[in-house]
Amino acid sequence: MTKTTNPAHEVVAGNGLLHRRLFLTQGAAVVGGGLSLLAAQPVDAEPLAVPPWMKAPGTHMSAYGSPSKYEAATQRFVGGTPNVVGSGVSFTPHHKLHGTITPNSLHFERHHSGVPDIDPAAHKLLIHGAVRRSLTFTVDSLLRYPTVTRIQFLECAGNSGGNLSPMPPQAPCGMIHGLMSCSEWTGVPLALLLEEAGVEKGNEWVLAEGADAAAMSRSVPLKKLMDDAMIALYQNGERLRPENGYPMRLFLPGYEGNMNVKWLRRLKVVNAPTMTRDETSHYTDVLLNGKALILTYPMEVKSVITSPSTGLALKGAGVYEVTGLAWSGLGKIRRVEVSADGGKTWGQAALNEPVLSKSFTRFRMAWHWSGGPATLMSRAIDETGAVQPTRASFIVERGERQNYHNNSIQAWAVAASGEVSNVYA
Ligand SMILES: Nc1nc2c(c(=O)[nH]1)N[C@H]1C(S)=C(S)[C@@H](COP(=O)(O)O)O[C@H]1N2
Ligand SMILES: [Mo]
Repeated sequence: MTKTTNPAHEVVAGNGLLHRRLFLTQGAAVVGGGLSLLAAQPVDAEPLAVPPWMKAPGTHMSAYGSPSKYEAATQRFVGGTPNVVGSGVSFTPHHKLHGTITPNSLHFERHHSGVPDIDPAAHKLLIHGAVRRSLTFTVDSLLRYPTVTRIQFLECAGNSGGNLSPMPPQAPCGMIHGLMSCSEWTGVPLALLLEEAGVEKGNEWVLAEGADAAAMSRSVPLKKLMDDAMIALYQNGERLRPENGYPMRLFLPGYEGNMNVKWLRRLKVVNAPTMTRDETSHYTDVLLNGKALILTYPMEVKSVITSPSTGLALKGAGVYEVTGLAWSGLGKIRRVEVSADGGKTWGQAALNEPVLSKSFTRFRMAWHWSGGPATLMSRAIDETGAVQPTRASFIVERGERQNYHNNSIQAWAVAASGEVSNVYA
């Protein structure tokens, strides 16, 4: 404890938002004016009792680890599509996680026809179409190429779609915004493989097809494949999980989840989009005038407060860390602002380093909650200058008839009781 600061001097926006300097420069233990950031209980100076787990050796090592049994409630929310075998989603419980990396066991899932059981020794990737020579690759042959490793998010176009319904869904943060995750992906740059095959001039599109029963396929601009795309083989240091595309998937940083074809088996170079089922019957954005946008790829600038959020009630007035995630499919996050008064005033949040392109950035904001009603919101701005829209402005522009690409601001209402609910502000 070196210096105390009067919180009155540190307030940066309405309803008790404090300057991010608190996190950046101080020990943050003492805010001043009698306000403590710490939730520890003062105790009399007496020795701690010896707990049972200190009285005998614990269990042995394990070959593959698993979380503490006390964390058994940290699970994906699994939902099916009625009457469609193998189709459904599972959501990452972001309100129970911290940092920016999603553990593989909690990465969200979206399958159109279940998870295929692929023997990697029997799986091949074919590159063909308008190329000088068609090529096939196995996992082993791909592993002989130079690799790239990047920390990047994956977000389904349908993420946060529930917030476009007429009434705000009263569900935990992860159930509303959990169709997104962030991993360290390692794989082979597509540009290397396409150069080897030799793309014939005038062919600017590539059909990507998966080896699941849906043979899910999408048309990808060649430019994106030559830019920062990879055939991902590893996820957070270990081989891809079956549900995330084992043994190989297409990874297109910043592009809507659906484009990231799992269980990738074929890339066909063509001269126009192939108008597959998945880019025509859905993954299109119906506008107010009834027309629809198709082939809308990048996931635009967005953020969400993960704590506090529905189900994470505040326990008494005092200083809290408001924290959440910000990301943009178009680059790095430049700034995140937080409001505690429903968007009337905003203060700048601290960003955890490193701030990476097309990746999750964790933001934090100190908030002195007076114990009265408050509405918390976050607004992200990316390096292109794009600003996350309000729900109202998103709807004016895009309408409510579709539920894709909703990057609008999430608002959480905090009641005097400390309970948090989802509101449209
Ligand atoms: N082959 C195949 N690829 C697929 C899908 C699929 O069902 N089959 N689902 C897509 C959708 S809609 C999304 S959002 C992402 C989800 O990836 P994940 O399950 O690894 O999170 O994969 C995409 N790639
Ligand atoms: Mo998706």
